[in-house]
Amino acid sequence: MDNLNTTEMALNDQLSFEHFRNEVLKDYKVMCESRETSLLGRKEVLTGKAKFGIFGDGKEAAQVAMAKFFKEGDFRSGYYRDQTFMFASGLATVEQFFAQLYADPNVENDPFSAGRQMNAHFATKFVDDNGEWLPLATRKNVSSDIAPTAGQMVRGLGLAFASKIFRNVKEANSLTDLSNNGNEICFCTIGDASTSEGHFWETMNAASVLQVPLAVFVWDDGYGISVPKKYQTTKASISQALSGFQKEELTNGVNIYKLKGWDYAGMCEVLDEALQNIRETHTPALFHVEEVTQPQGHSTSGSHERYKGPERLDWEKEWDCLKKMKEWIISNALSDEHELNTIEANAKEHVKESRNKAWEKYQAPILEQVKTTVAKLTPLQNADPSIQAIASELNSVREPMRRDVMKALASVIDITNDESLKQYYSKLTTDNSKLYNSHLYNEGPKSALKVNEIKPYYKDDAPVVNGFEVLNKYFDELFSTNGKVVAFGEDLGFIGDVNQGFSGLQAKHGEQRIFDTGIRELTIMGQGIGLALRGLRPIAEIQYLDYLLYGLQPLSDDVCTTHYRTAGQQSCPIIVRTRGHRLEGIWHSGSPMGMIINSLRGMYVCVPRNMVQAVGMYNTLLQGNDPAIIIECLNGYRLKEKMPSNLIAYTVPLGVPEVIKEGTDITMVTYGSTTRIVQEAAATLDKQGISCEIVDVQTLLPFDIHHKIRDSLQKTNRIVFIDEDVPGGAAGYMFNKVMEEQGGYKLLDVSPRTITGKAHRPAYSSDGDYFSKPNVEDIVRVAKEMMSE
Ligand SMILES: Cc1ncc(C[n+]2csc(CCOP(=O)(O)OP(=O)(O)O)c2C)c(N)n1
Repeated sequence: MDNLNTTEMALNDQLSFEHFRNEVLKDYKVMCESRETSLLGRKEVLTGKAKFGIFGDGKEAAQVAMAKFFKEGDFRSGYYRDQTFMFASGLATVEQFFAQLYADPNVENDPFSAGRQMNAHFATKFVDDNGEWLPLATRKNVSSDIAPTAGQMVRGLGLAFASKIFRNVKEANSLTDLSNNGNEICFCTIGDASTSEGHFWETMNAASVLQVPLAVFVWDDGYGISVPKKYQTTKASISQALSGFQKEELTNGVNIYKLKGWDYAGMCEVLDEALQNIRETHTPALFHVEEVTQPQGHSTSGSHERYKGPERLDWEKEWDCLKKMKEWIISNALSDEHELNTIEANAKEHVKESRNKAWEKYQAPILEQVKTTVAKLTPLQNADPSIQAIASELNSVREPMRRDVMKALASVIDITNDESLKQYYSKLTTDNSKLYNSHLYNEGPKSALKVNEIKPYYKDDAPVVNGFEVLNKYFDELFSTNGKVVAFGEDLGFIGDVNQGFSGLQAKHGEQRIFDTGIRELTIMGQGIGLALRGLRPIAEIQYLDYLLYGLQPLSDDVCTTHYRTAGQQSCPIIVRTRGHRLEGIWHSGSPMGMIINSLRGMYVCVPRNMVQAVGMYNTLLQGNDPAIIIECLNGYRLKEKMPSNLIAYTVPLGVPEVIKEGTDITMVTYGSTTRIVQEAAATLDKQGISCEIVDVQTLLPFDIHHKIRDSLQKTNRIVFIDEDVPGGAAGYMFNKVMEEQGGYKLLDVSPRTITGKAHRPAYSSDGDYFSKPNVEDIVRVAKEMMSE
């Protein structure tokens, strides 16, 4: 400064004033465009062009302020109110917003979800078309939104936690494409009412204990749909309720800030310093943004006049953040009424144009299909008088959808059986299937199903060891060779898990890579999700399968839908490790496999019978991008197994059952711990002249993709499905797969059976187990019945 003369200083002041003024006006423009988007979006729903709308009106000032500090490398884990933030960050256009509102399935038009998600559920691309991670450290990143309120919290924790790993683990720190020394922040947004969810509290506690760069913004507009916050939150204030979390000198904790949702300048000032502090110190923060309005109410599903009194409605008008922003700009002489009016008018025009473009693009391929269909129907009109009516009805639909075309085609095919129509119908079916049914799992080179099988190899003098020792040696080799892997869970770090799979490995590989967590299954899953989304390979442990229920929601709602709901643009290759099936008592013997396979479509479900097999599954999964759960056998850790010498290399192909005993009379299909019961029963039956073939399915999702069980059934013509789940659980699922999908019913000589656990939870101790789960004698009896039927 010393060298500058007065004129230069004045010029500099003028320049920085101009810069500031431009920034403010740019933000005002984004706010106006966002508000117009909300207003017009609602109309699109009310006039029937879109089915449902939810908008960010009232949150504009807070979100342009927040976006100012969202940098390359940062992440957002938010919810459906954040359109202004997306516009201000340059991650969404108004046109794209409308494309999603219309459910345009073209990913070029709706780049967030290819029409699969309701509007305002945003995402950016994390992986390329080959499943390779994009350089997220140089991009602004948005993890795909989900609708279950507060579901974003646990993911947000994990995304922030990943920065800690990138900063502290040298193997991860070198992955500079994925992180810049862990300097990123995860911006997490949530509505005030959703802070009532356990997810919120568990996340805040975990973030506070872990000290991760998580910035939580609570948009407090006073209501959760219609329910006011006095029924939601202690003292009707989330910042007050959380005050015990406040970080103090030499403690962990969270920094808590209160902001006003209409006070643009005030918010910018606080956020500037607070966010820099998070970046540098990894101390999480909560921004309680109060006095936020919701001018159009919760969504298009109802009107807020039903639950807000006239006083509140008047207050919302008076304290609308756009109004306040305009007043502030004028009172600070940054602009005048005329210029701001012009910005508002231009915003209106821009939004209308964007809406029109989005609609035209959405309709164009459908109109083309209508045209083609009508042209194909015209020459067939003589065949039946109703065909003309079908064609003209299709032609007259003002806003046609793909289903209108399919329905018209199907009706005419029913009448005419016309070959060319059938071909066209079949082509459209394939096209539509790509649009709506693809990407449940990875389909490209990173599909776990494309991993080649490598068999375990044993030296002649291979030692026979306990099952847990196989895992222990494997994990040691894995952590020595794969710098992206981290493992964590309750008691997993210091003592090396309750069954010693990780025994001694924390000391060797470091407590940043192998570590204990609090007892909080939900956020353990969240940590795994965040790490996986950011390109690491987490093994997140649920101590016992029975406690998976606590962590099931994020797996079912978030992990299983990630790849699908982003049309392949994000992958979440978390491996959930747990142990289950028979051991002792009601909560340490569960085998709720039906619950798992039905709630976890989108994950692979591996059910190894021993630890050698489990290792092969870990190896397979680590080569792909698909999420999975591996359920080790609780009673398998002390089972004697031969130690393979290619531990880090061999793979178990997913969806390929293994015939572990050949036989000719009955096919017994099973998995996991029950396999040993079945083996014992088969040995008894052998002695009685009944030859059983035992098929271990190895994975329930996917299930027997080459129909090997059918091959077995072809030989035996008798089949029984045996597991420890409740009646009609996973045994029922296997039954259905083999009978219906594989056409197994055609090969039966006697009626097929299932042998399962009882409907109640397993009782404690050996007798409890015997009378609650399938036992050898049950299986022998059923097999004999089948032979004499
Ligand atoms: C787990 C779950 N329960 C209920 C709902 C239905 N729901 C959607 S939004 C909402 C209210 C959320 O209010 P708040 O968190 O204050 O956010 P706002 O919509 O006001 O921004 C409810 C109950 C849901 N989506 N997810």
